[in-house]
This record gives sequence, C-alpha cells and structure tokens, in this order.
Amino acid sequence: MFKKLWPQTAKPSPPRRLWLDLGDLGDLVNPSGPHEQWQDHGLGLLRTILHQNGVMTDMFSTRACRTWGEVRQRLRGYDMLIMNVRSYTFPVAYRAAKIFKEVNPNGLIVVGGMHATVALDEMTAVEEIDKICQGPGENIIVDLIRDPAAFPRIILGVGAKSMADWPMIDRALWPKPAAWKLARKFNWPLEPECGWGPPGVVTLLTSRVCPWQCVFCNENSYIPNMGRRPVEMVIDELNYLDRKYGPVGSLVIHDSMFFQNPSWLEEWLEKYPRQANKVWPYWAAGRADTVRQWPQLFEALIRETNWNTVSIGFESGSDRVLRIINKECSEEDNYFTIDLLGRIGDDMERQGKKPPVFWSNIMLGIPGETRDDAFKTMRMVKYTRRIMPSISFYAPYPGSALGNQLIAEGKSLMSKENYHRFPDDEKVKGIDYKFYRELLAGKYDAEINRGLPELAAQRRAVYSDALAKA
Ligand code: B12
Ligand code: SF4
Repeated sequence: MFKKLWPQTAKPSPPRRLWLDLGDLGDLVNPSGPHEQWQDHGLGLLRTILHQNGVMTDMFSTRACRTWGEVRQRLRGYDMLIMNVRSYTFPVAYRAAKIFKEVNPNGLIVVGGMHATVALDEMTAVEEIDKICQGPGENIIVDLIRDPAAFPRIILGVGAKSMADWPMIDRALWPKPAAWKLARKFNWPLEPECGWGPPGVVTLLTSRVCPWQCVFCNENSYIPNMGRRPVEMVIDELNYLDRKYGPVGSLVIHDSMFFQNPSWLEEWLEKYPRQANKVWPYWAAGRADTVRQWPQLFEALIRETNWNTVSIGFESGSDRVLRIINKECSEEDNYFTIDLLGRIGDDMERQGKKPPVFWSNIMLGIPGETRDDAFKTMRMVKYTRRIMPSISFYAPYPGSALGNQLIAEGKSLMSKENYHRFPDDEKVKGIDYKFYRELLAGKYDAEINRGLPELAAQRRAVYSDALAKA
C-alpha cells in the first residue's frame, strides 16, 4: 500500500541562503599579504544578529576559492545571495552576482555595505541585484532577509544608536583559512599576525566614525554617527576571546580614529591595564593635530596601555598639500608627533622596553601636488625613526568629496571591473606616475637627502625649545 502524502502537511523547506564573503580569489589560500586575510566585521555582526534571531545562512568566501569556476560551483543551489559590498570589493561582488543568476535564475540577491551608500548608481546598474540596502543594517537585516518581498528595490537601512547595542560578534561565523599551511598560522577564529604584534590577533572596533572631513575620506558624510562601545564591554570581549580561543597575543583596533573622545580614552587608560587578562600590545590610529592637542594623554596611552604601533595619517609633509586635502593638520603637527614618539621610544629603550613604532600613512600623487611637495613628504618619511611607512598613490574613492569631484570630472581611472586599490596602481588621469615610481625607486634621493641635515638641525632647535619651556 502507498502512503498518501497530503500536500498541505508537507513542510516547505527553508530557503537556502548564502552570505558570500568578498575578497580577491586565493586570499584565504595563499595570500599575497596579511591584511587580505582580515575578517569582515560587517559580515560578522550581521550574521551574528541573523543567527541569534533564527535566520540561518551558509557562508563561503571568494577568498577561499582559487578560480571563478570554483565560485560558480559553490553558488549553485541557493535561493538567496547576501553580500557586504565596499567599493574595493565591488568588482568581485559584481561578477559573483552575474554568476549567481546564471546558476540560480530564480534566486534573489540582497546587498548592503558602503558601496551601496556611496555609489548607488553603480549598484542599481547591476540588474542582477534585487535589493540594495543603503547605510547601516543591524536593525533591518532580520526583517529584510526573512521577507525580502516586503521591501522595495532600494532600502534605507536602520542602525543602532550606539555600539553598546551590538551583540558580541560570533567569530566562528567568519570564514576559515582554506589551506592547511595557512591554517597553521592563522589562529582562526582569531586572526593571523601581520608584523605589528604577536599572534593570535584580535581585530576589533571601539568606534565607528571619524568626525574629520579630509577630502579623500570624510566618512562622516556617509556613515551615521553612533555611540562608542563602552570600555568595559571591549575589555570583557577581549577577556572572553582570550579564554575561549586564546591565548590572544595582540590587538588591531580597526577604528578609523581611535585617538578621539578623551573621556573614553581616559577610561581606557584607567581600566585596560587593570582589567584585561593581559595588557596586550595594540595597533590603533590617531591624528597628528590631536596628539599635539593632548600630548600627555597620548604619552600615557603609549606607556601604560601598550599602544605600541601608532598609525598616523600624516599623508603629506607639505602644508600646501595638507591644505588641499583639508587634513586640518600642519607640517608642524606632523613633526611634533614624530618627535614626541621618538622621544618616548628613546626613553622606553633606555628602560629596556620595546619602543613604539609608527605605522605611517602617506599619500603621493594627490592632484595639485608638486615635485617639491613630494620631496618634502619623502624627507619627512626619512626623518622619522622607527617607522613602518605605508605609502600609496591617492585613490579617488566614491563617497569622499575629492573622489566624487574627480569621478564627476571624468578623471578617475577606477572602474567596476577593477577598482584599482593596490598602492602603486594608476588611479587618476593627468598624474605623472612615472615620476612617483622613480621617486620611490630612489632616483631623487640626493635631492631629498640634501634637505635632511638642515631639517634635523631645525627640529633639534624646536625640541630644545620645548625642553626649556617644560
Ligand atoms: C576594517 C577596515 C578595513 C580592513 C578590512 C577587513 C575586511 N575584510 O573587511 C582592511 C584594513 C583590510 C581595510 C583595507 C582597505 N580599506 Co578599509 N576600512 C575598514 C574600516 C575602518 C572598518 C570597516 C568595518 O568593519 N566597519 C564596521 C562594519 C560593521 O560596517 P560595514 O562593514 O560597513 O557594515 C555595515 C553596513 O555597511 C551595513 N551592511 C553591510 N553589509 C550589508 C548587507 C546587507 C544585506 C545589509 C542590509 C546591510 C549591510 O550594515 C553593517 C552594520 O551597520 C572602514 C571605515 C569604517 N568606519 O567603516 C574602512 C573602509 C571601509 N576602507 C576603505 C578603504 C578605501 C580601504 C582600502 C582601499 C585602503 C587602501 N587605500 O589601501 C583598503 C583596501 C583593502 C583591500 N584588500 O582591497 C574605505 C572604503 C570606502 C568605500 N567607498 O568603500 C573605508 C570606508 C575607510 C574610508 N573612510 O575611506 N579596510
Ligand atoms: S583620513 Fe583619517 S582623520 Fe581624515 S576623515 Fe578619514 S579617518 Fe578621519
């Protein structure tokens, strides 16, 4: 006898949803550098929220695949594709969307992320994409993924008022390294070391938005402001990760601007050394003008909280260029910061401690920059001791004031097939990249070095002045 199956009692199977982590092919197999392996906090946060609300997603990473054929295989059989698209991952997202619809013609594609906010026209032009969420997603993601049909194609996201409302990211929802050789050093779900501090590395965010308005960045024009994560929550999470997945070796604080909001920093200064399982060394970012504004606080953080890789967006060693990019920092602010950290480092070395180093962000090829400006910048780099220079050619990112302007003028060389984002890619029409390549190759070293003794002598004078006043 046949058992009768009543259609109304057959439970529909839940939709198969895939969150695709984006990045260059192979970056989780055989990466070209350590930063390519870092995990995506947007994906981590939103998948944590989804799973805590019973909306389950599978996940794999384009970074874990070696070929587009492999991506195609793995995209097959899903009802929904979800992606966090930043401008620098737009080319990968664009290609994945096309393949997804080829292998799942009835599937639905839902995207959010920075690129949806800053370059909506590029996103809407990809007809394969069904739903595009602009802005933050934490308070909309569950409803959107559960019932996408209830939303229009373009959706305004809803975020939390404060990072205090964010759940702790479930780091086991992040992609794993996809080769045993890489896995050995990865410390998953902690992250691999990159030369800034010992493994396992914890990347974290304590704040979301930098309030300044540098024209190549100005993220506060497109990321809504939100309260900083309370100090105790940050420390509790670190201690938890150390217990569960540790030992933790060092931290990378991904905040665009860690050294802001002195009352938060004072609380960090007071509590981190006392309440953390260990005073883990960390990488975090500041600005030269605020270091000059709050030098005691800066020095105390370096000495007492083990802030031992100090990322400063110096960008340029020339006041002319600093004004062009509205950095609101001067050459003098830059040199003040360089000298201060140098002095603290010398003192720590005398005490047998490891001195702090600069991760020094420098941009070349900014429209309007002259050769002399570039020489001044390279002279500043050479003057700085204990420095890890991070030099790149200026890139006109959408969302930033200067980026938007250059894109509108047709001068950007970035395209949806290739958002040039490697430091030495050519990114803007009319820039003499040959000169910059030669500059970096040392062709103009004599010119740069010629000004160095004079600069050092000048700075020494300023330094003795400062001592006399102290
Ligand atoms: C951490 C970080 C990195 C890490 C990224 C690691 C990784 N795998 O993600 C590293 C250090 C590698 C990195 C590198 C670069 N970065 Co970066 N980075 C950041 C930073 C500081 C934080 C990103 C983050 O985690 N934010 C927190 C999470 C929660 O936010 P989110 O991902 O945007 O997700 C939220 C929303 O977008 C939305 N959302 C996201 N996905 C989805 C999906 C759906 C369906 C929905 C509904 C919503 C939604 O909801 C989330 C919660 O609100 C941001 C600045 C910032 N304040 O955000 C810059 C930023 C993203 N980076 C930027 C840039 C330019 C770069 C570089 C190109 C810099 C350079 N010149 O080298 C490189 C490129 C690297 C590469 N490999 O190509 C720009 C991007 C600009 C743009 N237009 O996209 C930013 C905004 C900084 C800036 N102000 O210029 N970066
Ligand atoms: S470049 Fe740095 S200081 Fe300027 S707006 Fe961006 S994060 Fe802030």
